Amino acid sequence: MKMIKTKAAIAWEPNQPLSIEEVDLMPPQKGEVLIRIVATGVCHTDAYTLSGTDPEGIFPSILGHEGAGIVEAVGEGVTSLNVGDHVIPLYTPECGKCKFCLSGKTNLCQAIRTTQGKGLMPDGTTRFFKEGKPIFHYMGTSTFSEYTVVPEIAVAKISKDVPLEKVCLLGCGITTGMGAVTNTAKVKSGDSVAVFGLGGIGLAVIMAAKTVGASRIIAIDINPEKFDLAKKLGATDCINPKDYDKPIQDVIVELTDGGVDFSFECIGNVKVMRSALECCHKGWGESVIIGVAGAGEEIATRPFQLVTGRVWRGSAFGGVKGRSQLPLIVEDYLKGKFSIDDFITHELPLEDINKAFDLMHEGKSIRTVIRY
Ligand code: NAD
Ligand code: DAO
Ligand code: ZN
Ligand code: ZN
Repeated sequence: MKMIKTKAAIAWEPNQPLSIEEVDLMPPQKGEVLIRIVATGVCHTDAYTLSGTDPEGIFPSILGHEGAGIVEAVGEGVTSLNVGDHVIPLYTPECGKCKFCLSGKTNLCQAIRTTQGKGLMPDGTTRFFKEGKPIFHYMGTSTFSEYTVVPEIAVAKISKDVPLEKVCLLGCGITTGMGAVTNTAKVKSGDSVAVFGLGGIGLAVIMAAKTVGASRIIAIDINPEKFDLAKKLGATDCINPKDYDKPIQDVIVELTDGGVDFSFECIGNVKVMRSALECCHKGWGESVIIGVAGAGEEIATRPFQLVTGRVWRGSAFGGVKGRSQLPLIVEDYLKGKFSIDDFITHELPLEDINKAFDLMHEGKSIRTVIRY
């Protein structure tokens, strides 16, 4: 196979609009596959990296990590995927062999961590080029390109019966929120929950909390336009911190007779992370950090909050092992166990991808799906 041309949105430098250009894409090498991306969501993490505050942000690069597509070609030695397979690229791979995969304790496979964090394929080179100069990969996925090359261990093979322009959102946002509830926190029927930040992640937390039978789901956001959808997905109370002149954790503790069983931070704001911990019930309340904070930022609380039984933990990709577990989540979607449509507020062609970032920053979208 020869080099191909692909249309891609290039992030040439931080804080600049993406530039839609044709770039060269090398064929998949040993252990890699070529995927035609059919659709991709735009997640806040793409905006975070584009803003320049991501310590792993590398430029020029092709962002995007919430995609779905079809395998177009496979490299030497690829055995688990074939041309025509429907797939979701994984920014959290699953090799099944590393210490982390074998631990049974985490989804954070480390097999290709070093090169992925440097915007490279596992052999230490890139597949994207512009006029002979390398363009870096992003999170091992680079779904803001019509064609992308991804390591075999970073690809989940899914049912051919689901629309790719919907299940692309399972490549990050919806899976992350749902998994944080079911895998990380293990919320049970009757538990009370507080959710800080009502974007794609927070709303997926609410949807999953409702599904497992949470008794009370308190949704918190400074943008009240998010409240209608939060209620539709299961929120019992919607709170805007701007409406109160005391810390929001005090408001929630009063509302819930001592605090919630579980809270989730879905913003990436270290001050809100403190509120999320401190609104948890003394003795047993657990707070899960999902939001990604800016480089160098630190969380703080009084240690006595932990001494008295509150627990702080975190969740990446909802604790989901992509190759073995994501296909089962896709099956659940096929069975009608949860909604994706509610999350898709806008659809745009790649040419308009910068508008997707504007809509996110203006608080007008939950997810924009880019269709190729
Ligand atoms: P989003 O921008 O769509 O939503 C964020 C929401 O937070 C918005 O509704 C906004 O109004 C609200 N908000 C902002 N400041 C607030 C404040 N001070 N108090 C209350 N609400 C506030 O973002 P998203 O795509 O849902 O992503 C949310 C976070 O999750 C981001 O930090 C993203 O990087 C992170 N993320 C983490 C993982 C993971 O695996 N851990 C995966 C995906 C995304
Ligand atoms: O294994 O050290 C590691 C890094 C794993 C990356 C997990 C990323 C989760 C948070 C980033 C948000 C993704 C959209
Ligand atoms: Zn994401
Ligand atoms: Zn592994």
